[in-house]
Amino acid sequence: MKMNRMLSKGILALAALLFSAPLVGAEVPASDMIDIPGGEYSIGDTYCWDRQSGSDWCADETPHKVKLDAYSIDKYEATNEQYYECVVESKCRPNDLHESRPKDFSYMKQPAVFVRWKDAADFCHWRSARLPTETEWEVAAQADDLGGAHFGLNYNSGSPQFVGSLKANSLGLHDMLGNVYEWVADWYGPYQTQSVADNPKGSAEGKEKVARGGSWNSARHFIRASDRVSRFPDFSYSDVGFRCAHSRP
Ligand SMILES: [Ca+2]
Ligand SMILES: [Ca+2]
Repeated sequence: MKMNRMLSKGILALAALLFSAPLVGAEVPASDMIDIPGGEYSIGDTYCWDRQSGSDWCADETPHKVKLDAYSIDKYEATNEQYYECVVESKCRPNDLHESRPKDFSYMKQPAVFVRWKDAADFCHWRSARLPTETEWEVAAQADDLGGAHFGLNYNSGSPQFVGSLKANSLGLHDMLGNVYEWVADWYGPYQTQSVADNPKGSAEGKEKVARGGSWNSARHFIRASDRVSRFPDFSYSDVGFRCAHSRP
């Protein structure tokens, strides 16, 4: 009897290890990218004034026009498996894997979280890419059909889904809204709206970086292409991951 208990404990421990290990499981989707054409785009939204009486948290979304050169952006949020490859090559800092929660954060097809801003930038650099600018991110998130979004769970019971589990937006991008927030290149600051900026790169300096798209534990009003939040770049969070982009000729 005692032996059986020990054996089943051992099996449970092994199962826990296997299911939490980032290298075990099904294949991750290919890290293909979607091409976004250059041109003039509108970003921002009047939602704050239409629906939220211009509240502080959303008053940073002033609608304005921008010009962008052509770029490509990842179809999926970067996964634990992809990030781990970079760690193995000593090009990325190991992130903190969660191994003690009922719903884990360490499955290989889940988006990599607990990555600081620089970790995300290092990963993209390792892939000969870069983080998208805030504007590039928003243009990619705008779509006639926004696709599915995983959001609105309590911290104690929720976690990110495997990337690509839900329908893509009409540009072919998955999980732009929800699942995990995504670090982008820019420092957080007010939009420059006086003139049509060419490939805007955000504030020259700041204390916090921008994260976009809302996450598994966000309320619905954060699940919008135009929502902007700021996070400290030296911190890592359970709900902030990233995806990469690169410029095209
Ligand atoms: Ca996302
Ligand atoms: Ca905001």
